Amino acid sequence: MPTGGYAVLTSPGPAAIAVVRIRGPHAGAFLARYIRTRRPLTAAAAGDVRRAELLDADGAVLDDIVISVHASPPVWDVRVHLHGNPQLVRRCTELAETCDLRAAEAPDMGLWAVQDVLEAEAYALLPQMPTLRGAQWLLGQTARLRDLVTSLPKRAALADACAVCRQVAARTDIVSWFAQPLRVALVGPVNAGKSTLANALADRAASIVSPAPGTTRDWVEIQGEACGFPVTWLDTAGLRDSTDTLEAASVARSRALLEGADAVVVVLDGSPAGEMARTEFLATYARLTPACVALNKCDLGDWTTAVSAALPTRWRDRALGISATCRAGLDDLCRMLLASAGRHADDVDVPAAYTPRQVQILRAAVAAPDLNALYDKLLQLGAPAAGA
Ligand SMILES: Nc1nc2c(ncn2[C@@H]2O[C@H](COP(=O)(O)OP(=O)(O)OP(=O)(O)O)[C@@H](O)[C@H]2O)c(=O)[nH]1
Ligand SMILES: [Mg+2]
Repeated sequence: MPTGGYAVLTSPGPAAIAVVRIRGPHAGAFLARYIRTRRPLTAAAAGDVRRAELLDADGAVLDDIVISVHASPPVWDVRVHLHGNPQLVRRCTELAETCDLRAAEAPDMGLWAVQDVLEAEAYALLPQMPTLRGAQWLLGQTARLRDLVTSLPKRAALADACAVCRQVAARTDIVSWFAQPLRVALVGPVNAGKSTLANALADRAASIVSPAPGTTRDWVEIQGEACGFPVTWLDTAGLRDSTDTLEAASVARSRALLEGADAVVVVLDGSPAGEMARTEFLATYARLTPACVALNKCDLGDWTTAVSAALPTRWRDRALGISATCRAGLDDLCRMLLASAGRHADDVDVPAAYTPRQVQILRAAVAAPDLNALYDKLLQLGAPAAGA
């Protein structure tokens, strides 16, 4: 990197603080143009931490910031600690671009004095992990892949070693299960308890709940997780024919959301009071392929078996009695949902490639003529991290 680069070290999205790392000779130009400190930064030494102001191109103050210096001039390696407004972060990186600083390619080597590329790659991906389990899984993978490199060629015959490499490469989907939230639409008739269920699943009162049918008008997106996998719960307006223009528009939006969702959970009021709404709903929506059919309000009485019998045949083995208010049956619902989306919660603590580079190396290893050649290839997985 002759001019230098920048990397946003914190997760995207709003946060209290965001950190942008700026490194390389052109960092000096960035600091001179856009950072105002009381004492000039040209005399800064590694370890210095200063209050400063981030200035826009016209000199207007954008933010009160803290600058930490990690390598002094002319090498320059600094962290700009901003308030975590995504627009401020974007502007900061745009200003860096005006000084010929370029976005560092992931993995950003040398960032945390990492042991090898596997660790550097894991740290580069870490901000994209919205759940604790995802973060733990990712950090655990470095050790798993290192173990693979050391143990595999010693123990296995070439054919076995190749089979293991193929499996590890084929598991590359797991990283996206942890990084990309599954978009799950909760749909059903009005008053079935969709919003209550969305709030229970996400563990916070994000959606308005009321006994009045037609409460949810626009859809509500709630970030949550299921068995450690990130999920975006989409609470939708109850689906019914309505002459009310606003409600009809909400229903149209719910239908559109259905199309874009990765999975659908149908929520029905399983109690006798919900019978008419269920029948009407089924008359129109029996063609859906839900991941799960939640027969809600089972705290009022368990009619699950009887109500299931009246469901379309394809839905019956996905029907589950739950109570959103009592949080009963939610774990089973999550398990059924994930299984239908092909995300296997109990099957992820195994070595898995988490970058395209690793997949490429594993595929090349499979093509090796003997165990020695395979080992040589595998060594590239944990190559020493180079400087950025
Ligand atoms: N007994 C019981 N009542 C529930 C349960 N879940 C929801 N309710 C009640 O059912 C009513 C409707 O709940 P909501 O969550 O607003 O239903 P909704 O499906 O979002 O309704 P709309 O937004 O109008 O389509 C409220 O009075 C809830 O308290 C449950 O598990 N048991
Ligand atoms: Mg609602």
